Parts: sequence; C-alpha cells; structure tokens
Amino acid sequence: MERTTLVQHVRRQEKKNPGATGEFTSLMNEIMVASKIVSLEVNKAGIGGDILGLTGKINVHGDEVQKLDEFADLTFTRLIGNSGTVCAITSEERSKPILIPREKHPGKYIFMMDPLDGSSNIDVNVSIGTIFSIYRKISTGDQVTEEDLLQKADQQVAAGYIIYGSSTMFIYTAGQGVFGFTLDPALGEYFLSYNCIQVPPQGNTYSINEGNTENWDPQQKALVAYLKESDKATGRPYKLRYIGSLVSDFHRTLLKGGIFMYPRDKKNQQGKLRFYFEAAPLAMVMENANGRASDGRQRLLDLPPEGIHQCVPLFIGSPEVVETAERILASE
Ligand code: AFP
Repeated sequence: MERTTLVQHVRRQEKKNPGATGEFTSLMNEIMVASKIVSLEVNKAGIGGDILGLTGKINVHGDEVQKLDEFADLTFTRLIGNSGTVCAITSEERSKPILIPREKHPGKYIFMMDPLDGSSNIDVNVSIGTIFSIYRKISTGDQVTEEDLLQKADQQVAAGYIIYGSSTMFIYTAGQGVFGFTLDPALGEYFLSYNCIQVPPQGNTYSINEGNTENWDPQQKALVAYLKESDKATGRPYKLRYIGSLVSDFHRTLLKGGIFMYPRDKKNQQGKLRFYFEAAPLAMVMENANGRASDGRQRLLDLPPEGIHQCVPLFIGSPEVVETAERILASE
C-alpha cells in the first residue's frame, strides 16, 4: 500500500500555491525533524538518565521549567533558527524573541511555539505536545518589527501541533483542511493517517478545570450547569473529560467533538492560556476543521494583538456547542 509521508504532503500542498519557493516546505521539514528528536526524548523519559524533573528555573509566565521543556525549546530553536527559513522565533519559554542575524540567512517566516505544552504531566506519563504557528514577515526592510511579531492571528500561514502520546502524531493546517500524520517508530517517518479532519458539529463532552468553579462568574457557572442538564434532543448531559494537557484535551475535542473551555476567572482575569502559543494556533486548526474558537465573546482569530505573552480565555470545539456557550455567557 502506498502511504503519503508528511513531507510529500506539504510539498503537494505548497505546489498548489503558484508563487511558492519551497521555503515553507523546508520550514515544515525542520519542525518535523525537531519533533522526532523531542518524541524520542519524551519516550525515553523515566528509563534512566537525567531528563525528568525541574531545571529550578521559572519561566516568563511564572511556571516551573521542566528539563524536557528546556530540551524541547532548544531543539526547536536550534534546528529552525539555523534553517534559513525564519527571521524570528518566539517561544512560550522565552521572554524575548530570537531574531536571526544576517549571517545566518534569515528567511521570510516567523515561527511561534509552545515547545512542550502540558509538561507538568510528564512524570505521570500523560500525553503532552508541541504547538506551533507560522506567520510571514510583513514589514519591509531587514529588521523584524513589532508589526511582524504582533500580527492578527487570522494572518497565520499555518499552524498545528505534535502530540507525544500512545503514538506520536503531527497535525497541521496551512489553511486548506486539517491533516494528521502518525509517526511510524520503525521507519522514523510520519505517514498520513487522518485526511481532512472535520470536527463533529455537536459531540457530547465538555472539558474544563472544574476545580476552579468558585472563581468563575455566574454566566460560566450557568454554562457548565446547562451542559450537565438532561435533555435528549441536545444529547445532554455531556460527559466531563479533562486531562489538563491542552494538546490532549484539544486532540480529543477535534476528533470527537464537544467543547474545551479555559475561561477567565477571579485568579486569571485574562484567562490562563497564551494567545500566540496555544489559543491562536489551535483556533486556526479548529476553524479549518469546521469548528469554532472564541474568547467567549467573539471569534478568537479576530482579537486585537496586545503582546507576545498575552493570555486569553478559550472556548473551542464543535461549532454548535461553542455558539451555545457564547449565547449563555452573554446572558444577564
Ligand atoms: P503546563 O505546561 O505547565 O503543564 O500547563 C499546561 C496548560 O498550559 C495547558 O496545557 C492546560 O490545558 C492547562 O495549562 C491546565 O491548566 P490547569 O492546571 O489550571 O487546569
């Protein structure tokens, strides 16, 4: 049986674009290679060596940095930074962007990532992942400006994630459908396993950290109460599924439908998830699978940029459920 590899797929997609130079394919290739290195390291975690545990550092968001966070960040930044395809890299783990100097031949893309999301789950063998997003440099001249780094999220050229789970999967969209590839560990190659993923219009699960209920506003409480009510017509009550590893919770929601929520609350007035590194790339993936992503009030990809590390509330999943959530959240 003939199988499509990730590189073949990206090249074919790129050829549909008449002005394509191959730079995008090269960048995707580097992401793929970095993800294989990280996948190998994640799979080895616990077998020995010294890769599990904390570095003792605290990142820009106040989170403790795991050794694997640092390893993933360095692996992606080194490979992609040397690839000649990007002029800047921003990472959830770094307070400042990495700007590629002239001697390293900067390319036209900007790469953003959460190198290892959900890493506080590493030591209990829960699936974790890398989330990435690609923009084009829009300012003229050699310098990378704020205009380049703080673009509206609907300007993303491509976005996706790699999930290091029971198998390693690479999911991406370049704006024309969402495609999933599974890493064949024997061959070390990603093969197409999900062609044109479509999120179910409804689904029957909701995903939220209910331990935060006390900190929610009344509308958020009403929304969760609604999802738990019995109603045959709308398939309620929904089942609760929450892993606490965004890539895993998102992946399940993408394939099975339902809604994932991380609302604003008394502790996190702007929500907890990062706009550029988590919410925006997953919103692009979800919309390309015919789903919906919102901050609870409006389309997430329309939000005005504020800062590299800005946080945002996130409601993402099946279009009908996310619309219902927006309606309940807007009620008095
Ligand atoms: P870590 O990378 O520190 O584990 O954070 C994970 C995360 O950013 C995201 O993956 C989860 O959806 C969310 O945090 C879980 O947050 P709570 O622990 O507050 O539920």
